[in-house]
Amino acid sequence: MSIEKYKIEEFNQSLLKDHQRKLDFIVAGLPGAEGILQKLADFQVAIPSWALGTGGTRFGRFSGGGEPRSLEEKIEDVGLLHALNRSSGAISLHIPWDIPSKPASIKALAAQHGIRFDAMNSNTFQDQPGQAESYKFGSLQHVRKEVRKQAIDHNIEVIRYGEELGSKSLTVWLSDGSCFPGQLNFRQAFQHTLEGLKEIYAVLPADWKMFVEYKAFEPNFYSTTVGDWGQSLLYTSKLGPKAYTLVDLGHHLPNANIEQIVALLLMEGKLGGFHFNDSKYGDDDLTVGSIKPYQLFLIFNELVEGMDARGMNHATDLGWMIDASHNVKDPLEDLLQSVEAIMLSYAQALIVDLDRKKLVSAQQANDTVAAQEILQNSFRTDVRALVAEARRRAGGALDPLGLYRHEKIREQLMKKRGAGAVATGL
Ligand code: RM4
Ligand code: MN
Ligand code: MN
Repeated sequence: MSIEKYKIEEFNQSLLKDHQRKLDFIVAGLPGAEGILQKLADFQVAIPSWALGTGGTRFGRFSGGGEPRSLEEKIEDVGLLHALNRSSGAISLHIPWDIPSKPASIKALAAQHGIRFDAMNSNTFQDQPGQAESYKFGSLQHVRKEVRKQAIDHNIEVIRYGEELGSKSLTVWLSDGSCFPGQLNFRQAFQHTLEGLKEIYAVLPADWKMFVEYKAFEPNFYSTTVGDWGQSLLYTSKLGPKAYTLVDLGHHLPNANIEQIVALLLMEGKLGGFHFNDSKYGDDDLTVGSIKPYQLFLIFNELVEGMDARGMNHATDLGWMIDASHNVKDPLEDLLQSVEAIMLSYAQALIVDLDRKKLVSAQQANDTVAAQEILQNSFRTDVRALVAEARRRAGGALDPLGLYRHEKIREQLMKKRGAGAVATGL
């Protein structure tokens, strides 16, 4: 199903007066607003195919119904999001959850919705039916060569699928690690993993990137073989210029200073991309910006400053992806909220730029109070009308969530796909 243009326009019309008033207010105090609107319009966030259905915990899964039953329907769902917010023009697939049996028609369908394929994700954290070797004790780190080879071959297969779809990157997230002291020889696990990553890297097409995603713990609870940004950076530095570190916001130990990690990875030219989500305790995979919006802003502040320092293109030089799981919300509503939170933080970071000189002087003068004022002034600025205007100009809805509800999209999807339709994935 899709949403007709006239419905978006009609809905926008009903909100226009109020929107204009708010927009005039912010633009009046913002020199360079046009440039910011353009940057916002260019910025696209990839939707993870595995977040289009309800996730679950190890205790249960409560499906909301109308979930996509196939890769085609997942693309259709991302198409809906993109039609509403014009900022979700990409999808990130997970193999084997999303094997494209007919890649040409999948590619055509995505193009029809204005969607491209962001990073491909491999899966060596679950055993698949009929698989020869088990990943119970790891994949690339495994003590047995046969298991390592199976994991390498799988990653190569994922690259091949990605090539057919026009993707340009592979994300490797390994659950490898150990649950108890003594279980693993750390150096051997690292070396095996590095050798495996090297073999995968060797077949990476010239214009591809490899993202090595780290995670502090879970499913292993004593050690993780790519456990933090230092370990990821070690692998990616040894692999070569096409290898980068991927930061998933939920993959740190509590209270880690993620913005500092981001700043240093950018400085080294080794930041590849992001998995956005939010968390209170661990890898909670909650809606972006729902728990720590100030942290998200501080991360974007470093991103904008660091990318500008290196002359990078905000929209295309890093991989912007969401990685989330929804237990109680409608997945599409949750994703609309997440993309909105990302756009708002990005917009707030862009307006710091106007003051960037003042921030530098405050830092040079050790004026801690002024530095804080400058950052919090941006964070406390209501930029919602700016983000909405960028969306409106691109043909999207002023209020995507409002229109989604007004059009009763979930009800329509349930009617079409069935109240019990459950998506593949986590
Ligand atoms: C992991 C990690 C990966 C994601 C899987 C589903 O915790 O975040 O990025 O692909 O979950
Ligand atoms: Mn992730
Ligand atoms: Mn995760």
